[in-house]
Parts: sequence; structure tokens; C-alpha cells
Amino acid sequence: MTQFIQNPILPGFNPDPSVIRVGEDFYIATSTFEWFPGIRIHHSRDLVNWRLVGHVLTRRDQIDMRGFNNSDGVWAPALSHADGKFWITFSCTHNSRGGAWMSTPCYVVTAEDIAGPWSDPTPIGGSGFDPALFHDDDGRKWVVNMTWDGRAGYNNFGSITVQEFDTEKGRLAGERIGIFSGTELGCTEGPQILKKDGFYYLVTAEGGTEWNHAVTVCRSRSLTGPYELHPQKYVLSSRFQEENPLQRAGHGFFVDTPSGEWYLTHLCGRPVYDPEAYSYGPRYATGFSILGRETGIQKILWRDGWPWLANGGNAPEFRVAAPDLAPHPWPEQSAGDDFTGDTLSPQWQTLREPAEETWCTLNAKPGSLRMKGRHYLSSRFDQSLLARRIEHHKMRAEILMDFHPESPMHMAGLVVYYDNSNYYFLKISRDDNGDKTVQVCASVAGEYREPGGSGQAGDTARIESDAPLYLRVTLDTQWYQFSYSADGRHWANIGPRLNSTPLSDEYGNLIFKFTGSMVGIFACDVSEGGIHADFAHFKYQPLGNESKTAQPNQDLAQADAVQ
Ligand code: 6LW
Repeated sequence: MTQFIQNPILPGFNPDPSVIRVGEDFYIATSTFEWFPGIRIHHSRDLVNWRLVGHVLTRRDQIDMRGFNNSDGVWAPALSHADGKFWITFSCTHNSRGGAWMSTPCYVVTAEDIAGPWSDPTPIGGSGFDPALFHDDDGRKWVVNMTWDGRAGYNNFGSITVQEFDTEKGRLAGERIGIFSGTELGCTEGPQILKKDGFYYLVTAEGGTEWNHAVTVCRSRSLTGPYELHPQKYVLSSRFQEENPLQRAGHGFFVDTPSGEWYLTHLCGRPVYDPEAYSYGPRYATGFSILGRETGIQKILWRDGWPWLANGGNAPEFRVAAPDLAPHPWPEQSAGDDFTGDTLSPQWQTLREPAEETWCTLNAKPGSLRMKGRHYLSSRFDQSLLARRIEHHKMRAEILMDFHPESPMHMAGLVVYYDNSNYYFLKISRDDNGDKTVQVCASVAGEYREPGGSGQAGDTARIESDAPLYLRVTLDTQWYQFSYSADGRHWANIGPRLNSTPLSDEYGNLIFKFTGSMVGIFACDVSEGGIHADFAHFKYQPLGNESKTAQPNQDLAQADAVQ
């Protein structure tokens, strides 16, 4: 029976989805921005089932992002395979917000094995933030990149260029040649080149990563052009498709299967609508991607030397026919962490620097992670915070925490974190009367809040016992709800429901927000006294049925489609 792939294939991951195939193995590299380790690699044998196989930038000497701003850091990894090894190009964006020019030094790293170890980064210029490596049949290698032009009156997205990469010398060579200046949709970026049947196909992202996003294709017999546009221009886009659950579709690349079928993986977002606002604007433009940008896949057919969506149009499908490959499910990867292993679960990410024994150790108390309290959640430095992507619109995360705060400056607990201005957290602390307390706090667009309850302290509960306490957060698409329990069975809600949409790419008036929301554990000691918290039994549980392979008869209403 034909299997279907239900999009997105990688919920809640920040793709700049360059998918490749090596033999019977498919790999996708996704962006990680200010989160460490950098660049996640997922692996599939059937384009349906994916598993996390590891990360690329795992060492501080590969990338140091201390102090980086929200959503800066590692952008647009482009994965390729040639000469018996894997190559990844990426940019390290330092200043995406404000200022005319962007400093986005680009690098290439290589590895014999997809699981690493990966090399130290080799610089490949900084003309733009979307470098990719094209390996031509004649053995020459070319860096294809977008151009950021900061001059007043100039198109910021200047042009797509190619420049040769001298692998012997490990550096760029020759001149940088402009090959495509984009269409009227603008924001021409994310270039990658596919060579097929004597044509060079230049695939770019246009329209920007929001509601006008698109995949543009053009081709030439020569690498340096001239390039002719696809008859459809935009092979994929969700523009003006108000009811399509996959919005923001753009920035993609093509991959073939061993039996010659073709697919296009792409970036998309599933908008959640603000439950506290009534919008009279176009529906598709009033949604909020609380899971950030995700990875989708579409089936492609080739006709007249051009790639076309199998559906004949350019609208992304919520589910597409799976390839004619043997299903290859993977052993379940734990979504949580019981902290009984020698290392942390690979799902965990930290902010701007790696987790280190000095503040995060499994060796202090068996079955627990001991975290030393450091900076407060809005700091861009020394965050004692472990978090993982929220991948589902309906999910529950919980932790058992043993913490003995001595003052209001000591706090630890469970956090839903978008960036250092937008987060909700359930903290245990100690008030001025010496009572141990549990309380919901929030930061929305940098404004601190203590939601619910009356008076100064918002909704605060006093905790009589000094025993470990269970903390929980539940996401039901548009709402977060915190709760706590002494025994892990009987739960008490605390604080009001919290609107999920402020923690999203679209909330507020800033652009270049990409990361989606994370859920995790944190410890702060703003008195710098070094107090610690012990965490155990972190659980992450999907509550909807956002399955990856919807059977043909599955009614989409059954899927956890975003309302
Ligand atoms: C990526 C660029 C983009 O470099 O987002 O919206 C950046 N466009 O193509 C980060 O993923």
C-alpha cells in the first residue's frame, strides 16, 4: 500500500535543508543559530523515518558564540558529499539586526564519517550568509553564495555569486562572479546548484522566510550563466494560500532516490493563531510559528528539463507519496533524559557554549544532573540552561528537581524558551520570609511579568517540604500551562494559561527570528554564590498524533493539524 509522508518530516527543526543522498542513505543538515552544539544532522533510509545522528560543531574551538545575539550564530548549513567525504559550509552571523552591513564569516568543514569528527572550520569569505559548495564534474569546486550589500539605495540581496574553492590551498581562488540577480520577489538567498542532464540548475530561496517565501529555479548550460528562469518561476510557495497548513514554504533543494524518484526538501512553518487577538488581515499572515521553521518534503517530477511539484502546481502538500523504498524505521530515540547515562542525551542544546563539567555534571549525584546556578535567563553569557526543541503543538515536559534555595536570588526550574527576551518559566526560589516558593514568571518582548494571582508575587505557592518537587509544562497548541506535584501523580496547576504565540518567529517587530521554541531546565544564582540544583527524570511527551506517515485513509482532521 502506498505509504505517505506527512509533513513536516522534521517537526520543530530549523532547516536550511540541504538534503543529500549517499548510496542508500539520506542526510539533512539543519541550522542551530545561537544554540550549541552547532548544525544537527538527521539520517533516513526511506525519507519517511529520520533519526538524529549527531552534530557538526561540537568544540568551542570550532565556534565561539559567547555574547551572540538571539538568532545569530550558525546559519544555513549546506551539506554535500564528494571525493569520499562530507562537506558542510555555513555562516557564523554576528550582527543580523541593525547596522547596514552584516558580518557573516563563512566556513567549510569536512568529515570522513557523517557522525564526525568534523574538521576545524576553513574560512571561505563572508560576502553573504548562505554559502554552499558545488562540486563540478571536472573536479573543480565552487562556493555559491548570496551577497549582502549594506549600501543605502542598493538591494541588500545583491546577487548570487560563484567563486572557485582551491582545495589544495584550502581557500577561495579567482574572482567572485555574479550569476543571478533574482526575480521581482527579491530576498534572493539560499543558493544551491544541481547538475543534471548537462544543465546547471540554480535553486534559490526568495521572498524572505515569512509568508512570501518561495523556491526559485533557473538553469544554464554554463555554471556562470546566463540562466533562464523556470516556466513557473517559483517551483514551491505557500503565498496567498490561506488554508494551507504549511506556510512559509521556501529555501529547498532536490534529492533523488536510488530508484530515480525525485524530492524537494524545504523550509516551512505551521502557523498557530493568537487566541487573544482577532485578526481581520489575511489569515495566513496572522499566524505564529511557535515551533519555528520546520523541514518539509515534496515529490518532484521532471518534465522538459525542469523540476515540477508532482501535484502540478507549486503549493506544498501536507502529505506526499513516500518513495518506493523499503520502510526503514529507527529504534525510538528517547525524547527525554533520565540522566543515568555517562553523557547527556543528544537532544539537549545549550546557549552559545558547550555544556561543561564546571556547571553541568552527571558525576555529582547518580541519576541526576547537577547544574550550578549562573546568569539570569536574559543574559547572553553563562546560561545554566539545557533545552531541547519543542517538536509538537501538543506536548508535555516534566522534571523532578531537588533544590535548596537560600534567597530570592536563587532560582531554578522548568523553562519554555524562545530567546533571551521571550520565555516562560516555573521557578522554585525562597522569599523574604524564608519560605520556599514555586512561581510562574515570564518575559515577553523583554518585559518581565508575574502572571496570574494578585499583588506583587503573581501566582505563588509556598512549599512546605524541602523534598524534591515535580514540575510540568503542558502545551496545547495556543496555550502553555504550568503545574507541580509532590509525587508525580497528583498535579496542581499554577498560574494562568499562557498564550503560546509570543514565543514564536513572528511575534514582535524584529525580523531575523528563526529558532522556534525550546523546553528545558535552568538554574540561576545572581548572587554568584554557586548554588546548585539537581534534576532527574526529564520527560518530553507528544500529546497529539502528529505522526510522520499518514496512511492514505487518514483523515487530516485526525492529524494534529494546527487549527
Ligand atoms: C538563512 C537564510 C534565511 O541563512 O534564514 O530567511 C537564514 N532566510 O537563507 C537562517 O536560516
